[in-house]
Amino acid sequence: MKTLWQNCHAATMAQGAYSIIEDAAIITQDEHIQWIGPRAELPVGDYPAINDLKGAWVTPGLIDCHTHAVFGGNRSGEFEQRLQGVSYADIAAAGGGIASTVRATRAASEDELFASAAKRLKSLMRDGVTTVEIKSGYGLDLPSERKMLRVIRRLGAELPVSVRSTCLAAHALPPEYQDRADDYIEHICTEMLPALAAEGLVDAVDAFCEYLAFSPEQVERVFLTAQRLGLPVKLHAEQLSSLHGSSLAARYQALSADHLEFMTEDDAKAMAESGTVAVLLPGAFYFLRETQLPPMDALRKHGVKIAVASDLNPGTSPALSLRLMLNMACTCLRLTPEEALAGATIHAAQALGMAQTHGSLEAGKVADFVAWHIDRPADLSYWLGGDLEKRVVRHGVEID
Ligand code: DI6
Ligand code: FE
Repeated sequence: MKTLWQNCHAATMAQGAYSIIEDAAIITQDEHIQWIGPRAELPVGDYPAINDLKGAWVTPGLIDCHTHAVFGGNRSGEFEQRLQGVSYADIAAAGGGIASTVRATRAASEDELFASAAKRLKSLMRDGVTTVEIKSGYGLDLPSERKMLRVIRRLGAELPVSVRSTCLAAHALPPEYQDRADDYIEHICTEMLPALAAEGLVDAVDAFCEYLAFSPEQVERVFLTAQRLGLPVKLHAEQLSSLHGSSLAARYQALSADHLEFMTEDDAKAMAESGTVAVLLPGAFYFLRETQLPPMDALRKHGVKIAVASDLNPGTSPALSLRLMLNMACTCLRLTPEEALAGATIHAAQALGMAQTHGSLEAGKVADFVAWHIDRPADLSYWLGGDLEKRVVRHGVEID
């Protein structure tokens, strides 16, 4: 059906800027945007359905391009420990951290994981999120990674949100492989990834490149396997130390390298050349009380596209609001509100390989958008959480 949406302003986010259209009109045809422009230039025609947006600001639906939203249990106890001075690395070394979430995730049924993740996802969606990426990585054996990925697929099938699944089997060393990291990587490459990819459960492959996780050499073996399977790669890199994982990711044309607090200018250059998006995760930066800032000047100077995501996970970023992350990206990491919004729309789409169809308001793209009752687009980075009045349209249909 053809629908006209009018009496609004649009921040289209085309080309990664606000690209504002005052007094805009949007024509959707079924699930696509057919036309967008100033209302004064609206093509003459029959519009069976007309929606008055009452002066709202329309933006693309928000995209959270990095989450670990499926997991068992929670780690607020470790949060208390950390506040008493125990470090994230110490907790991990003592069998807590990711390993404790792995135990809880392995013990949970598919239905239990679905129910707890659906609640978290609904919270993100209340912020106007229409697309979300979710990683596995708390199963760390074939049946448990499969269970997580099936839950991720089911979330996309049952909730009005587009879900991309990423296999993060190389997230941490499972207890069965203690002191045998190379053997675990071999198992991922020869058994897990081929099986999970064949079952259609994987849209991209990720790994955690860090001194307390996997080395660049180990990550490279995972990347080679992904390449052989025809799957794009992403990487957790330079979060706690500098191993130049982001340059490695660039060599494999990764969709994104994420975290990046400790990246160098050469890493930024490599990412710019390969078109690898820098995904910044201010929730983890804040929650771990990090002090090393990602090198914004180098990223800007070399023209690296910057995305902002929640990293929603039980250990380092229990974040249930992407808009709060936009604020933290500005306040903690020094992004402008315009950069932050591009980071949760068009650049987030690029970090998921979806920029052809999502992330900006342009003719031909999928009609996922939010009509916000705000005064200016910067309001989206300004308010600290809360529930902003809005209407959410997904695939051309209002869902909120
Ligand atoms: N980096 C992170 O911040 C999360 N994973 C990762 O690779 C932490 C996940 C957790 O602590 O449960
Ligand atoms: Fe993460």
